[in-house]
Amino acid sequence: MKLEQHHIDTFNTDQADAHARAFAFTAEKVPDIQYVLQRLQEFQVAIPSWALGTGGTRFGRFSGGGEPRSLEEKVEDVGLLHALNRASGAISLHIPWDIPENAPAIKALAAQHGLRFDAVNSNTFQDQPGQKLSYKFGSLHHTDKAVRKQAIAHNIEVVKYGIELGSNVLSLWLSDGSNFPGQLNFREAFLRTLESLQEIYAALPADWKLYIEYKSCEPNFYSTTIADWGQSLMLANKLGDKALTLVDLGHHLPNANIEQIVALLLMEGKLAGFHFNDSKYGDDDLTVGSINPYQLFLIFNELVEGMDARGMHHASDLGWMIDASHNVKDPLEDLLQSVEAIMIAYAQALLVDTKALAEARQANDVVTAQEILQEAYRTDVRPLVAQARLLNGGALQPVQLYRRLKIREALIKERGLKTVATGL
Ligand code: PSV
Ligand code: MN
Ligand code: MN
Repeated sequence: MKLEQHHIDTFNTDQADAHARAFAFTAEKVPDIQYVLQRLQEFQVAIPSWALGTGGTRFGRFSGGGEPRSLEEKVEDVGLLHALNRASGAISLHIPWDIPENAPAIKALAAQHGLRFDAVNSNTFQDQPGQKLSYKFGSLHHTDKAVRKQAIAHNIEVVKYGIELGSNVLSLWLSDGSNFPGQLNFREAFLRTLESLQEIYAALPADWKLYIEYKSCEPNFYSTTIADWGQSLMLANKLGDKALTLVDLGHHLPNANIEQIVALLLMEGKLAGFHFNDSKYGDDDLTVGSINPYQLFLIFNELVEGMDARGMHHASDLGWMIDASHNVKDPLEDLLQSVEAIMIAYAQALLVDTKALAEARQANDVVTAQEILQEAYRTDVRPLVAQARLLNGGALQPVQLYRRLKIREALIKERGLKTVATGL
């Protein structure tokens, strides 16, 4: 089964009356509805190539069937998502899980689906077949210079792939750290990391950026060499303008005030962008907005206000990416839900009465300030998001249409029931 525009149009026509009523109800309360729709129409979130297969845990992996067996099929899956929601117009590759052997061909295939290549991600947290030295005790922070050199060379190779694909961002996450007190000299590990990053930074083309992701713990459980935003920011500041701090929502200690971190990084011009997911206990990589949608809204509230204050373009001046993956859901349905949750949080943030909020803050009117935020958060903006999608040629209800057309069943028929996509 090939998803065609007429499938989407027929489905939308069936839903048209109910949607029009819901949209009119919400839209009449929005002072500048055209502005909100335009911003929503422009917004795109990159899909990670490693989230298209069923994720596993260290206890097991239960494949759902019909998973992409090649990079080409991964691009096709993202093309499918983008056709349904018109908000997933980019793909982010993890190398060497997904090596673009024939970059011009894969780039052309992506373009056919209206997709571009977002950040390329390096991997020095796993040993690969044929690799000379092991990352068991880390990569860029390793005590052995030869291991550091190998990890640096890998990152530079990833940049080369990225150039061929038309990307302009290297996104880097290190699992480097220690499991036991005494294992590592923190200062020396940090300085070795900085020195390695300086070599990678020097190899970046002029128009490239380096995103430095931090993570509080896992797989190391005593210390992580880039454990939090302060440590990432220190590195980014020492490296230069091209280096920025990437916020993965699942990489904080419990109850961290992520929206405050975001506000300050943005203020400093050092916020790279996001890996969106949700979590309850650790780096759970749950569907975006499934656990704490209010936090997501508060993050977007800081983003909209902070980006407007700096004259930044919402859609293009930060990196927007999902980093979530599942062992119980159909990955494509999960990704549709994640993109929807992001769009909803963004739409709610666009509804915040910023002028009234500033006045309430100035007057220390705490109750009014809270009412203003919650007024926006409690507005059902789903019809606005659906309208933006409709205007872009997408489906009013992407998950419903995906199920109605039995897309997963068709993928299983085409690719088989026992398929394992590359990834974690
Ligand atoms: C690490 O937990 C991480 O968030 C990094 O972004 C990796 O690249 C990705 O997950 C791998 O799944
Ligand atoms: Mn991540
Ligand atoms: Mn993670």
